[in-house]
Amino acid sequence: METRITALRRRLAERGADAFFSLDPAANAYLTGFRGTTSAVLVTAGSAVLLCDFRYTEQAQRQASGCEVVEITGTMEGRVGEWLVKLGSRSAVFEPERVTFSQHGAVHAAAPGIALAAAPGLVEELRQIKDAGEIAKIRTACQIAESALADVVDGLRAGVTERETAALLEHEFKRRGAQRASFDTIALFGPRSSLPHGEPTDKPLEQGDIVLIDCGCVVDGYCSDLTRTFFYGRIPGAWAEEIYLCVQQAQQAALAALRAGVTASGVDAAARGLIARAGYGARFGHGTGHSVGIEVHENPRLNALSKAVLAAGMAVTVEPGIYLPGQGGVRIEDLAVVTGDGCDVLTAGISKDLQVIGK
Ligand SMILES: [Mn+2]
Repeated sequence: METRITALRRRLAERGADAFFSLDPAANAYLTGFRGTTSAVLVTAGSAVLLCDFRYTEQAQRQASGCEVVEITGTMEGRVGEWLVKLGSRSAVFEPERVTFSQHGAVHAAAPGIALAAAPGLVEELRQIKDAGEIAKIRTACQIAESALADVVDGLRAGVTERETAALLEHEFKRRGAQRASFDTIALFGPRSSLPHGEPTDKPLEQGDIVLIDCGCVVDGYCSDLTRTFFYGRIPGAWAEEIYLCVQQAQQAALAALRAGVTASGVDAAARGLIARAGYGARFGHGTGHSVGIEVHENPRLNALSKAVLAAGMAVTVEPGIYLPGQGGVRIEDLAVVTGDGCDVLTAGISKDLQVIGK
């Protein structure tokens, strides 16, 4: 972990700042290894300090490395301000995406003489390139998601509800060693599959339903994200087969475009162009993918507006979809690590072929 703090110190020096502070659990986990929900991290040229309260002291002493663990009482923001003073800072920076307006005010009130400046993406940019240890954790999280999804889909029977299906998946994640789901599992049946991020309901599974499941889990602090779409009993119509095959081709085209040096917008265009040419451009209203790591949605995003150039070690999803309101939708999502000459798909263990299940 020392190297992450060293890299942050280099970035601090480049910006002419003498200190960094963070109250963000994801940034703090990245910098120190501490996985609790409440902490602060302060980094200067000579010090790295993790502040936590009584609930987390023992955990922080076990998990955090490369920093001094200090147990505090009172408000975290007040103690951050006091520690900035104690460390001799005159100009401190923070990630504006991750510090609230009220947190900023409270830190400033406790250290009125110190200039606080926004440094967008200061730690986020370090987090974009995953090291081998991080990729191993994401890979395990993908394997657990694949295996749980395959088992749950195998067991689907008419009458089971979306809500029960989502709960079963999350149970299977934990049974296989995951900490938790990386987000609330999306399980949508029939016409409800046209809701890109619909919430599971008590709708029961019926013959001819599309089954869209978007799920992921967390292993050792790292997330997976996986979507597959199936047909239960029969394909509901030619339209459904048509959009399935179109999404499958678009997803494959984006994966084929993925490698170090290409633009994120170019990968998005590879999927979007195919869907647009098939006449469904207006029915694919979200980006093609996003990065995944400590958080399930990280930068860079793979969408038309992104200015990012992809680099080896980025872990990104590729997840085009087509959604027909009132009829149904299809999304196929893989998670892949970008390499010099292509990508390594971490969710290749579960088929993307059109499948009629429950027969
Ligand atoms: Mn996703």
